[in-house]
Amino acid sequence: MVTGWNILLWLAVTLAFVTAENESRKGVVKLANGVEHPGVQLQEGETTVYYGIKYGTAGRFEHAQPNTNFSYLNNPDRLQAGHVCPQSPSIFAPGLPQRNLSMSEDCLYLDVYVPPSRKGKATPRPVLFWIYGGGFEMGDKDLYNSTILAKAVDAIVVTVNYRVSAFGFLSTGDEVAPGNWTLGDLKLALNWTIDNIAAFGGDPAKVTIFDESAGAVLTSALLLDDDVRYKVKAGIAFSGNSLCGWAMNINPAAGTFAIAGHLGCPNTTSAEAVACLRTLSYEVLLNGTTVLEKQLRPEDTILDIYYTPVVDGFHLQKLPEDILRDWATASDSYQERKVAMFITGCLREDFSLFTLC
Ligand SMILES: *[C@@H]1O[C@H](CO)[C@@H](O)[C@H](O)[C@H]1NC(C)=O
Ligand SMILES: *[C@@H]1O[C@H](CO)[C@@H](O)[C@H](O)[C@H]1NC(C)=O
Ligand SMILES: *[C@@H]1O[C@H](CO)[C@@H](O)[C@H](O)[C@H]1NC(C)=O
Ligand SMILES: *[C@@H]1O[C@H](CO)[C@@H](O)[C@H](O)[C@H]1NC(C)=O
Ligand SMILES: *[C@@H]1O[C@H](CO)[C@@H](O)[C@H](O)[C@H]1NC(C)=O
Ligand SMILES: *[C@@H]1O[C@H](CO)[C@@H](O)[C@H](O)[C@H]1NC(C)=O
Ligand SMILES: *[C@@H]1O[C@H](CO)[C@@H](O)[C@H](O)[C@H]1NC(C)=O
Ligand SMILES: CC(=O)N[C@H]1CO[C@H](CO)[C@@H](O)[C@@H]1O
Repeated sequence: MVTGWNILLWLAVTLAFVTAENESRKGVVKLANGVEHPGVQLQEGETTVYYGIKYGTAGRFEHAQPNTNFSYLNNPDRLQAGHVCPQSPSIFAPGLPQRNLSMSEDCLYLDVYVPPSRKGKATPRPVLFWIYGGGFEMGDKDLYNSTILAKAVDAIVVTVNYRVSAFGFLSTGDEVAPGNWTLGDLKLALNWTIDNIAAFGGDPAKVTIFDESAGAVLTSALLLDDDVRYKVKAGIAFSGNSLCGWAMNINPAAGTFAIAGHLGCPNTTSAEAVACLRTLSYEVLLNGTTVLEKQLRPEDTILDIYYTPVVDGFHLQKLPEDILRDWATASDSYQERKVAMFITGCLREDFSLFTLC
């Protein structure tokens, strides 16, 4: 199987290289801040893709802020789609096909897929906002080429990178490192989408979030947040939601202290532990946390997930089941609470990627 995958990957890489030489660069879009962003159209009459738009910047264990520096676009040698967030796919899911990921903590990029214009078709178009899965441990937008999807459903598709593993979720359970960094990343990307998508021909009032697995947990957590559910039209959670047993960590500080100690950092106070963890290279932090996670969750199943959303009193005010219970017993009407439409279910062939390995 491994050899088969390698050949397929080799073919994919080679084909991508060949087609990239014949791209026509057109469809420059002016973002809300005046920055002009070039699109890539592979062929006449096909979807145009705006790769690697940097929506946020974030220090380690800090909340992301909107990106205001677009000078990277002037660098002709830039990585077209931007970096992938630090992760260890080979430890989390041994046997997955190896990809050559170019990782950096500067990874808050998104891509926008704009389908070809159709004669007589009224714009603006609805928007699909994709949140990948990967057990909160791995994943990147570049796995999900949405060229065909955008054309097939005549919608704008936005795919986003968010931080994973400790970088996305490490929490001391107090104000030193509240956690939920990833929920902030996604909210920032949603804000960017709502503020900018009209320039791409999209309708900011018709944004649907969709996802898979850990992404489904993140979507359903986002829809519990007043800041999000009033401004998106719908959420579609494939193979997961925030009520799943693996969706929340109710005692994140314990693992953070264990990991700090394991990596030679002081682990008696949150402040000391976090200050020291901030000084480590991302490779050391990633390796140490991934190794230790196996010990924290000794069952060693595919779901030995340690880094997840937490109740931080901000992004998640309470446990998801408690928020839902409050809503169910509140006196205001369904209409007044403007609940976004929500569809959930399981994908029949979910996990088949792992069985192929
Ligand atoms: C580039 O693409 C166009 C169609 O979009 C095609 O006509 C042309 O032959 C291609 N050129 C090369 C060198 O492949
Ligand atoms: C903007 O980013 C570039 C790298 O792309 C960097 O060299 C420059 O110093 C940054 N400017 C500011 C004001 O931070
Ligand atoms: C991996 O990607 C980097 C930069 O994107 C490149 O320099 C390197 O040659 C690639 N390695 C392999 C084995 O493809
Ligand atoms: C994405 O898919 C389209 C359609 O199959 C293809 O032309 C394009 O090369 C793919 N893009 C990448 C980056 O692989
Ligand atoms: C998103 O925008 C809203 C205003 O619409 C603002 O209140 C919120 O703080 C923003 N969220 C982030 C993560 O920047
Ligand atoms: C602190 O780190 C040490 C050394 O790894 C470890 O033995 C101890 O259990 C850690 N303390 C906590 C509270 O995890
Ligand atoms: C990763 O951690 C393991 C166990 O702590 C250690 O044996 C290994 O040398 C580390 N690898 C790197 C690249 O740091
Ligand atoms: C940008 C952002 O989301 N900031 C908030 C993150 O959460 C903390 C509490 O955990 C708030 O204080 C920030 O305002």
